[in-house]
Amino acid sequence: MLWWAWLLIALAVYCLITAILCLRFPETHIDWNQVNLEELTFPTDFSWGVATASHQIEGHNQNNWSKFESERGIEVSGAACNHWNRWETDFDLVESLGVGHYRFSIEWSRIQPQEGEWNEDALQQYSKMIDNLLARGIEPMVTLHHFSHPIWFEEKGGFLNQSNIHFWADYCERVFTALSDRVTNWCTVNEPEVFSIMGYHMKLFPPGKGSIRKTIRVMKNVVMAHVTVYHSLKALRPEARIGLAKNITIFDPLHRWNLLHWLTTFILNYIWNGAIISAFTKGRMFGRRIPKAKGSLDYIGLNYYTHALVSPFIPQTIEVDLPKRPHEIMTEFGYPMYAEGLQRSVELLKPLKVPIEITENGVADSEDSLRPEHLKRHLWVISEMLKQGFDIRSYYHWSLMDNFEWAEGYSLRFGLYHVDYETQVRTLRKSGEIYRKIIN
Ligand code: IFM
Repeated sequence: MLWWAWLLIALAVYCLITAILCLRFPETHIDWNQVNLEELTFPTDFSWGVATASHQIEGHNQNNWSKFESERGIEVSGAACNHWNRWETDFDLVESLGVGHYRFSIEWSRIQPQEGEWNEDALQQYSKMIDNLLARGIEPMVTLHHFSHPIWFEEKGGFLNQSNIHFWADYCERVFTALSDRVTNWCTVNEPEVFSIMGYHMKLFPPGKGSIRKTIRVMKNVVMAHVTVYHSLKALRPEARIGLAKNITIFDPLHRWNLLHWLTTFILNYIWNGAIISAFTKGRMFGRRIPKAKGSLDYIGLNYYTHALVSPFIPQTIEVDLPKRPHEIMTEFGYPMYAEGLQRSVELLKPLKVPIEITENGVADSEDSLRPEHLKRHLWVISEMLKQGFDIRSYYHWSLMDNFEWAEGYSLRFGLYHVDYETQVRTLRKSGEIYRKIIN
């Protein structure tokens, strides 16, 4: 055959494969001008909440993060929102939003500042906080690990060493024993993939390593840590509801006609989303068996923020804006607003066959000019999914108030309440009022 005939055949095959991929994996886009965002309907038993995390709001924690902040010369969390001393008035803020649920995390480094040293006063304070929430009719969801842990644990290698998991399990059992008579909903770990990838590949979180091998090892160990703790806590109190919060980022090829972009999409989707889902559906992740992982979730927490348009040259830093489609709105974090991806995320989690709690969703928006639209679009997508029969139980907005946004420091503001870090005055934003109205 002539060379050009071969070329034509190759081209035809390429086009066919691309066409099949485009049809099989559509990138949904909604014409938001055609959607009435003022009419949102939710079942009366749908749960509304807000979320925070210890290191981001408490202030003056001494943990792997505070150490990383000073060693790396990034913005230090310092007093943060001084929530450790202001929690009671902060709970007034939660209550005045009208939410019935509050997700927050326990700071392991406060409970066990040194190996073998337990701080009962700190545990007592968390216990008081729970009583206070319950007295207000607000149900707590407690996260046991939200990116931060004691320095002594980090020095032992943290979750890089499978043999360290028992340290974390001890702490979890201690907290659970003290609080589970009043707390039903437990979230073991927050975003295992973000924790591993940012800390062991992208060097943006502690310990700031850059190794794919270590990233995969940590991700597996964190999932194994969840599995260990799930079974030990369930043995203590079978009626507890235990899950973890999974960040789903939707990956789409930057150019849908480019097979290399599709290949990058599949690889990244497996590393970020697929591997962890497969641990719980198949009992395997990255080719290794994860014993007892199947059946170790009573619910799955979904943290959803965006989709990433990828190519083999995707930036490895958060300092630059990711690409966006022309009609999409860029958020201050440098990724686009893409509410359509919330449904795609829920669909990715469907094989887990457990109820979904939306444990985080929100936007960095210092002027509050985008948040009202962002909130309504995402709530509209949820309301449509509920009509279609998806088992989504709750929505926790990230976040109650502005806080320390990890590698990005205080520059990004995610709060329904604005925080003046000089005076510690909190002020409800317009979007906070909108959220309150929707709930009511
Ligand atoms: O602030 C973080 C949170 O700690 C984990 N999920 C994403 C949020 C916004 O980036």
